[in-house]
Amino acid sequence: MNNSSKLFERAVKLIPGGVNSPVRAFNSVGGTPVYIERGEGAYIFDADGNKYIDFCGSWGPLILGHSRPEVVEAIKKAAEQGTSFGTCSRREVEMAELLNRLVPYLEMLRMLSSGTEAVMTAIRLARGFTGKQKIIKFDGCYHGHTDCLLVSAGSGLLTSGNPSSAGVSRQVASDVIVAPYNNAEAVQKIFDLSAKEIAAVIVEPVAGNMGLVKPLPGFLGRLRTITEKAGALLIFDEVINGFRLGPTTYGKICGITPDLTCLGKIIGGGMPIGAVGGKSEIMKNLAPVGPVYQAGTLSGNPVALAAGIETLKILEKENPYPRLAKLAEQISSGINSISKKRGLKISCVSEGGMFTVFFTDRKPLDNLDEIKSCDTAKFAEFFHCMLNSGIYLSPSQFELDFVSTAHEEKEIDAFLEAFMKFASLHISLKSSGRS
Ligand code: KE4
Repeated sequence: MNNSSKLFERAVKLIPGGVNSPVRAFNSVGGTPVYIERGEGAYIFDADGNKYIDFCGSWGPLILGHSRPEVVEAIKKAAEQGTSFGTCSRREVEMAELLNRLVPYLEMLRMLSSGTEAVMTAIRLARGFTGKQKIIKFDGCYHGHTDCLLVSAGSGLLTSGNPSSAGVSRQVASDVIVAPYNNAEAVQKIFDLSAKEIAAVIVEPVAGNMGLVKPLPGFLGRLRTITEKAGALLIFDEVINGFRLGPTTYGKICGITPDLTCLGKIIGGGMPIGAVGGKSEIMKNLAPVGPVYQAGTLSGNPVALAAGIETLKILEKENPYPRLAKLAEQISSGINSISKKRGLKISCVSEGGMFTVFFTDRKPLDNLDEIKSCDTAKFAEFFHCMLNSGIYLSPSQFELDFVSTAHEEKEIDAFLEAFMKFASLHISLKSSGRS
């Protein structure tokens, strides 16, 4: 038994499923999770000394790769001065000013410790500010584990959602309506019926939690128009998108200004972080100024902010985005041409430095129903074949993979070589009728 398996055997005795976040358990791809001991640039090293090129990037935060020296230095310096004060501190002001300068429509901001907290706060704020209750979310979009968004689509478009997790009450779910992503008509229909009750629409502008699904032209603009007209808030959940596609938010890139924005991941440089920001007339409803309560022991933590500020400064200075997009595009066009040549039901979609390898030949892939055509068993085979070739991917068909500034051509070549190996193995199994 190797060291990862030994560690996992111990973990499952004391930690539910052996993990502190479910998707790490490899349940959707099978096998035992690898235990990573350290990361360096584009590489991670497991408890048995195996080396992998990392395309999961801790699910998004590590756009600068692992242990970027300047970020590590910033963390060390901050930690030497103290890890937490529970008081006001200089870096909170610096981070708020930096985010406001990079994204001027973030007129005010509140720092927290996770993306879930950011979303939870944005929803409570929307309800407190509008005095309305109902929330519209989109099927296939994930916004963290706050009760009010662990809701799946109801039986009909206009019916309330159902809890998607045990422990979420029906009452909570009854305040959420789930619409198909990329379907503004559906949203309009919901507003035609219940405009007076809807506090907000929350959306991942570029969806990542069903795999990469891009907004169709006009979709986000229609959400802006519909919500504006009805006096509901538009919330962009940019926990993944924020600073992933440019040194700013996707809202700024696409020219659509939401009322509230949720951030996380990249803005913490790999440390625990979240932020909610937007129009000051809305944000001023947050305690201690306004009636909407929100708090956190480690909110605005100096060490996390030091990592985040350094990360954002590097991104602004280096502007690595065109190169990240080019590398991810090399992966997607490589996969698509190999799959086309060999008649494989595989397609790869990329946007900026993000990509997903979909195991379906269905086109288009614009919403969850279409994504559900993916063959998750084939994805699992692919995942393990790539892992055995030293490529670490996000262990789920319905997630994103990422390229970081530490990835170079040789890592992209290694990815495509491993994919070629998988493709030929896949074909020989298919021809022997064993796949
Ligand atoms: P956290 O609470 O995990 O920091 O953020 C929640 C969240 C909010 N919004 C979006 C769009 C998100 O993608 C997330 C969390 N993303 C998942 C992976 N897609 C984190 C990985 C995990 O759950 O372990």
